[in-house]
Amino acid sequence: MSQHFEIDDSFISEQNQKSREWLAEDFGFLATKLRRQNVEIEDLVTKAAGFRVAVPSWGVGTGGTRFARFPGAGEPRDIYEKLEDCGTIFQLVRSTPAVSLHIPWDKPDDAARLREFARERGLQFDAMNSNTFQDQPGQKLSYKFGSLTHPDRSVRAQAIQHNLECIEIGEALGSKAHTVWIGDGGNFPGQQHFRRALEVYLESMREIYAGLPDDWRLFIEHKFYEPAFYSTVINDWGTSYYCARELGPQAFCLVDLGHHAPNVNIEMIVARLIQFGRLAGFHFNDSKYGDDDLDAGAIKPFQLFLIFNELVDAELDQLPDFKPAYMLDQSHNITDPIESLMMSAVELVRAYVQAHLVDRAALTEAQQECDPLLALSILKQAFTTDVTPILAEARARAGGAIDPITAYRESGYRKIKAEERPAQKGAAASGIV
Ligand code: RM4
Ligand code: MN
Ligand code: MN
Repeated sequence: MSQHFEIDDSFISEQNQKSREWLAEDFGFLATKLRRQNVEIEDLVTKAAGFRVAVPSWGVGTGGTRFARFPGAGEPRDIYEKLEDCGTIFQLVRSTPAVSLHIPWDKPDDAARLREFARERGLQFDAMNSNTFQDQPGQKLSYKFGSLTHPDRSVRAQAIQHNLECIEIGEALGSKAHTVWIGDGGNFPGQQHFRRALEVYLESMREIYAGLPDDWRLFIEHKFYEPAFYSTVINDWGTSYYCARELGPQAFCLVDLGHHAPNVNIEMIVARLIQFGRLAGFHFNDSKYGDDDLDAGAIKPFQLFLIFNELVDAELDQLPDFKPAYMLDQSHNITDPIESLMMSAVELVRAYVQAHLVDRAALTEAQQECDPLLALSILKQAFTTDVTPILAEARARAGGAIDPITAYRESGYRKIKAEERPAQKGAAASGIV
């Protein structure tokens, strides 16, 4: 493994030399501009440097739709190669030190070895993810008609067992959370008894919850449709919240940005879950129509900013137990996944830093004075401030790249990986990732 190509840190600093001058100029200009607003730029650099978002192991492979998958050259073929790519992303952007695993896609043959491999690259393991939305080769019972809510108790038992195994693997890897997303639901009216299905879900989840170590959190991920096209058991945040309450204090509600009906006010859902003390965290992505799994910030950057506005507001209020877990969950169908993940990570830090620019005292006053126009303009002022120099400076100080995409392209990483990782015969022609 160690002979595999890795980008050299000295290469990154060489690349950075090219942009140092303009960065210093832009940074200085922005510092002066912000000072006029009584904002100290160094405080924002510190915020940018402290921001963390996890990368999903499945995100570094080329995704696909139900129509086709167009694999890219040099795709990772196993979990070790996925970690190599995650390590490269971390090296260049510095804000992504954790990786989220999906079982059984990433089931390790030797957890201790995998943990060490990750550690050598400065990586840790974020939340575990179970998979009961697919059948695996050799699997005894099928999930075609559901998993944790299947009418047949033995199918449910198999799905529960799988989740417990994920937790066990996660313990060996140093993970501290487990995410459950199920595809259970119905395609036709009458197919599923809504109330019974939810009751059975809770019954199954109680068994999983019971297997949770004391210092772990259980994340419930809702989704309003797909793969079930008529009804989904955990369809919205209300259902998710109800289940979290029923299960106990270690259960929280996860918000995947692609899992809401069109035009739903997601930032408000976020505020509600924060207020109720049950926000697990996020799967960031963007979408135009449904769960399109496009890159974070690609379609609705203002929405992303408004979500971070809620998060930063809670952070500044120092709400107890507010520790949202951030992760990207996107499907890269036509781009180099490493480039998409780097750009998305940068977009998240951007929204986070911009949200820190909101003049909250002035906003509160505008709210109090019933001045909606002023309130909006306060948000817009923060949102339209170009904080790029702050993000670049934070990366460079941490040893990352001022311009991660160009540095990555110049390194020839993908080309070299294409030689190191010849495509596997019979690799999946379509799929979720
Ligand atoms: C689902 C959901 C889950 C992810 C799978 C692959 O739509 O977003 O988080 O594990 O896709
Ligand atoms: Mn997700
Ligand atoms: Mn999804």
